[in-house]
Amino acid sequence: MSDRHFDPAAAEARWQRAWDEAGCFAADRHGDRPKAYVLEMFPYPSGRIHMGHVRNYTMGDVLARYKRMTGHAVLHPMGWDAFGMPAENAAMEKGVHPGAWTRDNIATMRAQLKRIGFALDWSREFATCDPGYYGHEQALFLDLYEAGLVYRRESEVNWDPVDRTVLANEQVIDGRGWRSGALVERRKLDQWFLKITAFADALLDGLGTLDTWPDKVRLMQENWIGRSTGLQFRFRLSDGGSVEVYSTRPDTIFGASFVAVAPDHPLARAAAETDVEAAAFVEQCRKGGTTAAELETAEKRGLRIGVMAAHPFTGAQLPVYIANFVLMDYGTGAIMGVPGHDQRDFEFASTCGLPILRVVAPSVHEADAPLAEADTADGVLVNSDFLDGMRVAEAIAAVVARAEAEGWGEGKTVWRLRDWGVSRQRYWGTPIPFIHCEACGVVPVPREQLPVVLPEDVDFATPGNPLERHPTWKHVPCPRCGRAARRETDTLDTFVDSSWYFLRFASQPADRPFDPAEIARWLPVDQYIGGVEHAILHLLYARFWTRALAHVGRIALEEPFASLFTQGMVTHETYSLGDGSWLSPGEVRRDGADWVRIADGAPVTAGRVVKMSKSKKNVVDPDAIIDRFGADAVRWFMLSDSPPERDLPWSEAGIEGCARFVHRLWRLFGQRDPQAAGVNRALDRRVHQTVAGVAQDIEGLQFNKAVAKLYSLAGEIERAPPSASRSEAIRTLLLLVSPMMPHLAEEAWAGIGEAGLIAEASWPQVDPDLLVEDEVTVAVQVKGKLRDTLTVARGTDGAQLEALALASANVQRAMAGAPVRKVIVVPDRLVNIVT
Ligand code: ANZ
Ligand code: ZN
Repeated sequence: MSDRHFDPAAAEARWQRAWDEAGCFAADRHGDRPKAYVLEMFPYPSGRIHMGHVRNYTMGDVLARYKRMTGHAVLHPMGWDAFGMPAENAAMEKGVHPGAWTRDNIATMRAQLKRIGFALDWSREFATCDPGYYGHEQALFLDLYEAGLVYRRESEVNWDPVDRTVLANEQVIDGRGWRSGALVERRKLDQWFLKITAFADALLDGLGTLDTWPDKVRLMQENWIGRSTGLQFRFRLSDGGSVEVYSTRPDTIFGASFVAVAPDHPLARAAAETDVEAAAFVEQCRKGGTTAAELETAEKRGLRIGVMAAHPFTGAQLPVYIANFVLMDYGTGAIMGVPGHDQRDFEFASTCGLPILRVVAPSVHEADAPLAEADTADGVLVNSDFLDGMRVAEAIAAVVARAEAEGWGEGKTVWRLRDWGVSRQRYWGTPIPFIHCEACGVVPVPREQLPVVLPEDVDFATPGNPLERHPTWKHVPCPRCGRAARRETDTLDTFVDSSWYFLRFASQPADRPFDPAEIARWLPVDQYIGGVEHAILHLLYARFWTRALAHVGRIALEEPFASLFTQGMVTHETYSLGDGSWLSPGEVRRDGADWVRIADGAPVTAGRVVKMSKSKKNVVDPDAIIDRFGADAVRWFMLSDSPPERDLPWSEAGIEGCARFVHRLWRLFGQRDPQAAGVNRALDRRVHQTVAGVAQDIEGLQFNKAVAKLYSLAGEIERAPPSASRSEAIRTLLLLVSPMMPHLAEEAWAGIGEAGLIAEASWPQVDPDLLVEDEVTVAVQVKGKLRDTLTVARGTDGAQLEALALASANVQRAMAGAPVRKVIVVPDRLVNIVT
């Protein structure tokens, strides 16, 4: 076979067909084996596969193929996260139907994935926009509704008055609608919510069981859930009312110098009704952003209102402000301001000339140490009456106890996590299965009427939600009283679709969302792989849905993803012209040390290496690369060099090197000579060590290390003279590279006359005896000092070691003729001679 050249294009198509025909990757093929569920986050069908996908899916593919070789039944499925805004944007811009646009993209991307040779069970493929999927989602939504985990409430949305549509936060740019450019208004709308907060504790505590998740992801989830404990307590107001605040640092209460409420707080609203200045201030605050991050950085501003608040211990009269840095939807929407120990309060007090008092100090002797900024460190209480001398934790407990005893406050746990608003006023999503009746209120769609299917005939020429203005779709009789009623026209947030797709992959009955027995067989996902951009929302929502479905008795599972891996991005240099416009890698070439545009020689600046993105044009199209180098070279490149959790810089030299290695291996495989005789123990040992090492690297997802070991073994085999060992080594190397370069491996496997597909072959067995080196180095000491070393066969016995040590010239010199009193021997390690 060595005289034949390896032709990736022909080999790839041939073996992909062979795998298909043999049904190698069907998950139900090996019912009796232990299971392995390997899943990469399913893609949004945006148009084409990009290098980020290729990297993600190659990692999962190597693991899936390896698991199959090690005797597992493997579930490695693929599907499409197919609902969402881009399809509607395409409809508005190009006049194509969102469904047609999505299906076209899926067809393109499926073909692209197939070209890369991923070992996927395509029989389980589905798209979330299939009524056969989202209909079951509607049924699950009704389950949660019946369990009290779904509710409606009025909440604020971004409203584009020109496009007459609700905008997602990302669609509001500098306060204006991203398409219309109109100033965005805040409107109150009735919206659907999922009660994720009912699972806040469980979701937080559950993180403790996910010990193979990256720490950073667990920390992000922990912060997002944000459990905090403190005191909720009341200040009496000078007008006879009261205001309730929440503080995690009630120990600092003697340092309070003001009270502040959010612009949306009832006190602020009341003030705005009677006071034009307050009304203007509240209005101004509404224009600014409302996210915690925006408030953190915005200038702290406030307006004093007429009432005063009485300090619960001293009775001191504190001024009350409306302040832009207090959030309405956290705690009680009001705070006690302690400038000495809270940085926001410090900045605010500095601009308003309010007292800044120290009440916590490193020691009791530093009660008057000046404060250049808020001191948030632990310490002891000072200037604080009965708390003086206590440590912070002790003082917190003391204040909580007093407040509870005296009845003006109580210890409380608050959460940053909010219920999940799932209503979207859009067409291309799962219809929320409810009907509004004037007489009966909100009525669930009867289950036998599911799925509620999206109408096909929609127009995108006029702005707003196409479901809302569809002539007939929303007009239905009330399921309860039969009178004319109106279908819910909101659709579900697409994060709902991705919150249970991994359950549907395990089984796809027509009449139910899934078969619980198959869930029990396949779940949890053993290895989930995806981008860190999903570290918070997607993973939290999926964890919540899993728990919620367990709560309603659909499944018996708490955590869906036993192991998580977040891979780095594929990056590329950027190229720009003097005017700042971007050029793609194909439009530029090197000219000595400089870069120029190919078309006209215009000077080009090569810029930072950043994530490949269309906007910066620094993308490399997988298809074009496969055309030039073949799929195996691309797969190999995706695994080489960079640790998988880090960014991978794309380089032309890198992919060329990979392609050369593919052909180098091909030549090496061609040199296998089954007739060659003779044993090469050293090579045997290297082979077995590599088999064990690569297995460990793949299981630990350290693909770059596996790749390095394979490079090195290939070199070693190339240099070894012909022998039976070398022939066997070549065969083993073929098995080891097969998860990474499956097409080359199949071609060579057939070439050396092996029967069957390498995709169905077993991972080579390791001979443990060959893992250990034959020779050991033994230290020789005289009275504890190292004088010589011996290289001997492992297991050399004590008497022999002692004789060898005493014969050493170095040892004899060190002993200088003194008699031997004792010899201590630790076999394989050490000989110590005591004189
Ligand atoms: C007094 C105090 C003194 C505070 C001090 C902190 C340090 P976490 O840990 O995130 O839960 N706070 C409470 N409600 C707020 C709201 N709606 N908007 C803005 N800030 C709010 O934060 C709790 C602390 O954030 C609370 O404890 C309160 O300030 C502030 F040395 O009370 B603290
Ligand atoms: Zn009715």
